[in-house]
Amino acid sequence: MRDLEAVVFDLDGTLVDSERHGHRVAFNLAFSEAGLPYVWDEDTYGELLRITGGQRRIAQFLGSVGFEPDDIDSTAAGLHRRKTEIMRDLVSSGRVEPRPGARRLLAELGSEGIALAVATTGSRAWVEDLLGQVLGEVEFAAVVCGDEVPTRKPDPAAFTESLRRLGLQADQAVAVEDSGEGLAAARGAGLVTLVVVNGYTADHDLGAANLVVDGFGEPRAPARLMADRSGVRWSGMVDAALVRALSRARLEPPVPR
Ligand code: XBP
Ligand code: MG
Repeated sequence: MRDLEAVVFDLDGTLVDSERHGHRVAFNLAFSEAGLPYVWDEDTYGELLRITGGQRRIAQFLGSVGFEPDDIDSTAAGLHRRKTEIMRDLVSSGRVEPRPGARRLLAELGSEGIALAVATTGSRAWVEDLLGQVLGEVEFAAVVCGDEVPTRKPDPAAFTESLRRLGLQADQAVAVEDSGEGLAAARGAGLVTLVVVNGYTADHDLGAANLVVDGFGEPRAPARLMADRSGVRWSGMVDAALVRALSRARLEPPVPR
């Protein structure tokens, strides 16, 4: 491992708590506007989240409920376009918040000269609005969206494209993800990976992660260590020192939670 030069963050579920009360609401409003009888409740959505990419998620769902096969692709595309417009409205109305500690970590990494990047499956149409609205004070050196790479996570394309835009090799960066699909993508790109689980991803298979915690932590609200293959000293908070230590740690065999 060379010196840590960058941290590449996933967006949905990692830097922002955007799925349960953001994307899910946008999907349901798009279904309702189209006169379709579908409502994704919170549990159903948690299962559907394993399908990365909103348009693919809609298409696979339509297929699963017996929708006319010849109409699925065009219907999914139209619904996803409207969902994306609704998501932009939800973002501008302040519906999406950063996860606790995310702003603190980004500021700390930035102040130490570590480049910040985003590698998301989400669509650029709302990603730019969200970053500007919710994390406007943060300077991201690269933002790679799902609609800019040939294949979405768990394919590593978004992370390898982030490294290309940063001009870095995998051993000069650390990835931060929330899900099994994102972890597979980051590890597929050869990145040391920290997973910060959320309510939807705590039961995912995260055995390939270097470290798994349940949040970034705050000085008076420590996060919990879930699994560790790095042997780093855990203080209850993800800070620049921890990310640096993680980047240098050898990978140990998986330790059961
Ligand atoms: C999570 C996703 C995205 C969002 C919905 O992305 O899989 O599909 O759920 O956004 P991330 P779109 O990699 O940031 O966790 O509808 O634009 O796909
Ligand atoms: Mg995610």
